[in-house]
Amino acid sequence: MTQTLTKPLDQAARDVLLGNDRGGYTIPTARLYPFQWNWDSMFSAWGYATFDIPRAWAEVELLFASQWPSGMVPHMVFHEVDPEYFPGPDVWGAHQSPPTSGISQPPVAATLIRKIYEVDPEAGLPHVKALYPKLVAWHAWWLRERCFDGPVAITHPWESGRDNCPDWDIGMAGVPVDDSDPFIVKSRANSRRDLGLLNADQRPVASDYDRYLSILAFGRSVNWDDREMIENGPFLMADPGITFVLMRAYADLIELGNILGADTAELKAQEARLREGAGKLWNADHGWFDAYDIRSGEFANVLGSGAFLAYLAGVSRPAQDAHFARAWDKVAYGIPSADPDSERFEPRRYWRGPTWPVVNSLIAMGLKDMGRLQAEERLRDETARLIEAGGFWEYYDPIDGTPCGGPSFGWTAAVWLTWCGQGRTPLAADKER
Ligand code: 9WN
Repeated sequence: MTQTLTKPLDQAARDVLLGNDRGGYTIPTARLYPFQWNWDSMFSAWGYATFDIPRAWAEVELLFASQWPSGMVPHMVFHEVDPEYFPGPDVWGAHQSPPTSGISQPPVAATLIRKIYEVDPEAGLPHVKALYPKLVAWHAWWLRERCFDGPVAITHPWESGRDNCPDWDIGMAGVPVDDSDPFIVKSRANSRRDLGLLNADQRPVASDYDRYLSILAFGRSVNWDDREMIENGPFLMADPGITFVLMRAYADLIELGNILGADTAELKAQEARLREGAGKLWNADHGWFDAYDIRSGEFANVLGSGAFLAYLAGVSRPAQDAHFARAWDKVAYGIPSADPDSERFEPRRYWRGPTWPVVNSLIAMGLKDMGRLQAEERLRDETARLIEAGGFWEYYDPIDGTPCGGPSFGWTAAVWLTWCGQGRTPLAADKER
């Protein structure tokens, strides 16, 4: 199934964002994801910045309006009631208004806020001023509550944004499942909206879903207390993806601080701690940055797109560079979310192999800043060709380019406008108009 592109792609991309706008916040895609998701929203804001800067700032400010007193910015904000959605606010049981989830998501905000600011610095300055203390508090929360072992630890696979990638398999294996948990019973009785809308072959399997809900049950039982999640929660793994995203975000936050004339000494100290801590992710046996289970110290022993986000943080090592080239050369459209040479690679199952334009855009940002211009150009071209052929889907099969997941997807439209759609020759269909 492909979307019919009735307009030039730039306009179609704007229409996706505007069509997903629910008045101040932008949903990732209709029906499947009907709320505000943290990193999706930041990408949408970046997309708006190409044609409506006030709308971009409104998106960011609404997300940060749901920041918790601890500094955490939640991964989902339930602005509306949708009784059909599962797992909704009752399953999360976080006491916030509007209701939110109880975990966070990749902190791309400082990086993308800087990009939005750069589009129009004069208009952006008051917004940056207002957002800066919130960003500082969020970053401090990551360092305080998640970086006790060095790299960033996640308490739920959903916190990583890369839900069911093979990185989490060893941690998920240890999550106990209570078959009598009412929400697990409900989920097994076909409450999962994703399975009603999408092919089950593309979605996380039932045993993963049981475990996602078990972690939610624990979080609910401790009122999402971070210390409890860390000390006694059922899942705790170090995530290369968030570690590198946060490292890059620190550099951008420091730059925003410089723009405001703020004292950034504490931020620099935090960034240095994180940079040093990230070294623990290095799996010398394989020669790549790897997730590990914090409690057992065991490496996941699987290469994934989280490791390649190292480029975003300006980090590269020759051994991993070689794996990057190998994994990319195995597919027609980079970058696969899991190693194509792994027996766990599945080209169409959520985060276990597909390519995601949004992750590609972050990897490309790093490649460009590191001066690896040929690689950046190749990644941009491959990603643009997926969108030109199929439209704005959530993700794609990296081998044959088949569009997968949800249609009219906000962040795919956003990265077309901000990155891979730049300078494309109009398609034949576009030229006719
Ligand atoms: C859970 C919205 C989100 C993305 C995540 C992606 C997926 C949710 C889900 O969709 O996660 O947060 O229900 O699968 O994994 O990265 O933000 O697009």
